[in-house]
Parts: sequence; C-alpha cells; structure tokens
Amino acid sequence: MATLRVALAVAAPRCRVLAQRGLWTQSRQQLAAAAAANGVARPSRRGLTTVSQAAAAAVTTLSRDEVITGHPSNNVTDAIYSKIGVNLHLQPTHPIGIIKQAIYDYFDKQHPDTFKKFDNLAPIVSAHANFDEVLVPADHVSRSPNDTYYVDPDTVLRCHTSAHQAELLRGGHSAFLCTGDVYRRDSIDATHYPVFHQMEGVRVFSAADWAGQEPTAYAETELKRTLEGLAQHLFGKVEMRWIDAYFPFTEPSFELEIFFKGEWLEVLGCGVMQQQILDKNLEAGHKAWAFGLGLERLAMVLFDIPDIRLFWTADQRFLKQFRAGDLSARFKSYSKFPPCYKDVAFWVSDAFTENNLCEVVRGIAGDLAEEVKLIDTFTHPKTGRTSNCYRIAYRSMDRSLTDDEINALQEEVRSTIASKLGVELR
Ligand code: FA5
Ligand code: MG
Repeated sequence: MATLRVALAVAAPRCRVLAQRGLWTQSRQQLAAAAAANGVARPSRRGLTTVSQAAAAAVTTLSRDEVITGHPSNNVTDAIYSKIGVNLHLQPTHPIGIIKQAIYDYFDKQHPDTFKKFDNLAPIVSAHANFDEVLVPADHVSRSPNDTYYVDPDTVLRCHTSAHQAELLRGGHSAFLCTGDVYRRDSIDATHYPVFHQMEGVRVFSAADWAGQEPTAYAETELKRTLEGLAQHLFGKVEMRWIDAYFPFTEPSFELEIFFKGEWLEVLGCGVMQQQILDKNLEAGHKAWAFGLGLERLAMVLFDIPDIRLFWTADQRFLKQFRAGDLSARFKSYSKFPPCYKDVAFWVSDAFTENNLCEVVRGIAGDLAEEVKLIDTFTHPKTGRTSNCYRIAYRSMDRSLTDDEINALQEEVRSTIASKLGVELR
C-alpha cells in the first residue's frame, strides 16, 4: 500500500521538505468530482453579504474560553490554543520575523511609502471573512471541520491571510502586506504544522496605471515582475517558474516555484483578484493582484532549516543562530537524536479521518510527534472491514527520549484512538 506522505527525516534533502500539497489545488479536484456527481459545471456559491464589522481587533490576549468555547462545533485543542499569541512573525530575531522584515525591505525599496503593513490582526475571524468574502464555494473542502478550526459555526481560526483581503480593501487600502499566523487541521510531517505564517500582498490599480493596456494582462505582468524581484531579493540568482494554479479568489491564478537543491519548490500562490471581490468592496474601475506566501517555506529554504517544528523550539541552540537583518545565516544542526517508531493498527469506520488521528497524536505527543504515516491497509475478504496500520515517528529536536516516555505516549495514543475516533484497535 502506498504511503500517504513521503517520509521526511530531519536529514532529508531540503527539496523534499517542501513537497507540494495545496489546500486549494486539492480542492479543485474535489470540486470537479462534486460537479460531475451533481451534473453541474460548478458547485453553487453562497451569496455574499456585506459585513459592517470594522477591521479585526488587534491581537491582545485571547482567553481560553474565547477560543475553546464549549460549542459542539468547536474543534480547537489546547495544543492549538497554546500557539495563539506566540506571534513568531513579531519576533525580530526569529527566522520568521527576519524573513518578514526582508520582504518588507524589498517592497519599501521598490515602492517607497506604498505598501501599508498589517501584522497584528487577530487570528480569529468570521467564517464569512475566511471563506465567503473570498468567494470560497459553499461546498469547498477547506470549509470542512476536518480541515479548519472552528471556534463556533460562524467563527474560525483563519486558514489563510486572504481572510483579511476584503476588510482591508473596504478600509481604503490600495496596497498592503498582511502577515499573520494561520491554522489548518492537517497531517504531521517535517513540512506540515497546524500553525504556520503567511503574508498576503495586495495591490490595486486604476485606469491611470494600466494606461490603455488590457487591465488583467497589466496586473498579471506587474504581479509576476514584483514576485520574481522578491525571489531574487531573498535568494539571489535563482531559477524559477510559474505554474498555472486554481484559487477561488483569483483568475488567472499561479504558483511560483523555485529550483532549489535539485527540485522545484512551491513558495507562494497568487493571481489577479476576482473582479467580484473588488466590486463588492471598492468603487468601480479597479483591478488588483494578490499573493499569499508561506513564511516557513521561505525561511526553510533561505536558512536551511530542515524541520518545521524547529520554528517553535525555545532552545537557544536554535534561536542563537539567527540575527535580525542577517539573511546569510545557515542552520547548523546541533543534535541528531534518532526517531522512535511505533505502529498502531485498527479497523476504521466511515467517520475516521487521518486529520482526526493526527490531532489526537499531536494533542498527546505535541512536538514530539514527527510524522504519522499510513504503512499498511487491507480489507477483510469476509467482513469487508478495512484495517489501517499507521506508523508514528516520535523524536525530540532537543534531547533523547526514554523508552518509558515513548511507551507511555503510545499507550495514551492507543487508548484515545479507541475512545475518541470510533475505531477498533487490533
Ligand atoms: C493560500 O493559502 C492562498 N490564500 C494564497 C493566495 C493568496 C493565492 C492570494 C492567491 C491570492 P496555499 O494553501 O497554497 O494558498 O498556501 C500558500 C502558501 O502557504 C504555500 O505556497 C506555502 O508556501 C504555504 N503553506 C501552505 N500550507 C502550508 C503548511 N501546511 N505548512 C507550511 N506552509 C504552508
Ligand atoms: Mg498551494
């Protein structure tokens, strides 16, 4: 049986660390399948309504009760709650803060006094802002509680910084960079973490800018030139290529890939903003581009950081390697503790999802969980029941784990799987 994800050891080549997998790209396949099943070209979109809410409140502190509300649809865990307010992007000597500032510097140099910066918008947003306002269809997979953290049915932890596009446009901002922590229920491996950081960039144009050219073509050209310049600013001379992509909020849409250590790496998604978003939030006569880039990915490439969990360590042996404004640092591994593998097999039910399993593992083992991988599956010929076997890799970035410690974690994982996921252990 094929594994769900390529195993990524800490020492794995960096290019594989950045293996592609897009929420929105995947979703297009699902949309196509749904459309085919419904016999329609495209699933219908939920109607847009106007919100009169002011821009999200600045991050102060969110109490646990505000985030883990007790509402039956709430799926935020304590492990996730503990990440809210950490704000790695606000720490000037942290790799995430350093890369954010390097991007600011590029935009300020190219276009002085043009891009307004937002980096303290609260990560709790309305589902309306996260999805409806950027035209995410009502049945899009990203809306599922399997993929997104819901505070209550109308409120989510933003799954992308695009959640702020519409409100910032309404606020009269025609060029902005919006940075923040984003949250996604996800599988576990060296490049995927349920909390990561994005920077959204938007630039609005009017007729004076495109000066007789076709507006969409003008915006597309300007967008690509801007982002190619950014990649060069961060990485120096690099080979890059544009891939056609799909996002509900842009048309046309692209992803930028950079050739790095022998492979093509996706570093950002972007495109020409859907006219509907502009027309809804601005007076007529505008065109805009938008992009959303992953700060961890850029920092992993730039600083040679092999595992996404390292961004969250408090270990000075990591943190001391980076300095504000210094893009030349290259991460040097300070320890290589071996992973410890434990397998768990169970009969699955229809309700079982891998994201739920990963949430259980993360809730118990925290950052000691390096990877959860499906290694075997079979269907019983007589009963028709399906059994999955997952291999969990436990590893600390900072120290050796004892057998007792790992066995205790694994026991708790096993009993929680049995009690919470509706599966039968084998
Ligand atoms: C988005 O989130 C879109 N909102 C981006 C966008 C904005 C497109 C504006 C068009 C216009 P995507 O899911 O591909 O797209 O994420 C964007 C980037 O975030 C990726 O290219 C990648 O660099 C980073 N990223 C995505 N998922 C993860 C993850 N699990 N861990 C780390 N980085 C991730
Ligand atoms: Mg993508």
